[in-house]
Amino acid sequence: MYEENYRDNLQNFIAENNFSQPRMETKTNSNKPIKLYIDYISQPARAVLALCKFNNIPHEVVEVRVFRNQQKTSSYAQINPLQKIPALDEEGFTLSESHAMMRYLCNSRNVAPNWYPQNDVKQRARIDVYLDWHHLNTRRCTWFIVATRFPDAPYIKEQNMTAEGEKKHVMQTLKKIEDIFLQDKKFLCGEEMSIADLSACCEIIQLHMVKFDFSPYPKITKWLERCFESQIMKDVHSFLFSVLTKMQDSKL
Ligand SMILES: N[C@@H](CCC(=O)N[C@@H](CS)C(=O)NCC(=O)O)C(=O)O
Repeated sequence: MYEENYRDNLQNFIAENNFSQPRMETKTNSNKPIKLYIDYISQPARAVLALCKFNNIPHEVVEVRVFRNQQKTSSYAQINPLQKIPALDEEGFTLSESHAMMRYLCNSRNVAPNWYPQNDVKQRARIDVYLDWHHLNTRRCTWFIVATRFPDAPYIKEQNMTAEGEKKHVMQTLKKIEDIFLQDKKFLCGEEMSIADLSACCEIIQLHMVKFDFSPYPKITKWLERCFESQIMKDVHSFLFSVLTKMQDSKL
């Protein structure tokens, strides 16, 4: 009796949950543009924008200016409660965190497999390793830049950060990228560019803002050149490059 009940319950449970059907990840059929809330000075924002451009994902750019604190408004908090840039809005489905956005776009659209493959879980996991590692490592390039350019910024003071201290982290990070990720490959996770490269190169290129000396990092130098070969990367970075040119002209 107990066994029969158990079997019936189990069968009902399986029928109700439709376990006999393979669980498919749904690709969107919508051609409606997603809204991307970005600032061209923001590294993670440029990475998401570049992925959209490389894969012809229809998108509309909404500029939210960090230096004007526009990410702090209550209307923006409705879109990204974390109040950071970038944010994505797909017909009311909103996302924060650039890596989550890039993974979502690759999972929900027919994106070329080099970016974040659908059918190769091991390659996807390799890309995930870099993406997770990025936040506490490569991302610190930003703090080095801020500590160098704006040493009196409240966060820099609160955290007792110094340009020299942050530079040490950046140097350790670049060395690890060369020795552990790049090794002798063309890109961080293989022979083709992935979302790991997008996230990393958008961050590392910004080091030019502090005239960082890349000469001790020949592999990073070559890899950056490879990442920036495409016109898409140049277009996405045109604002940053114009800032760099202005800085050079005014000898900042
Ligand atoms: N982990 C986040 C980082 C986002 C982030 O820190 N964005 C910066 C701009 S690059 C920002 O919004 N800063 C403004 C603030 O913190 O108020 C991501 O990858 O999206």
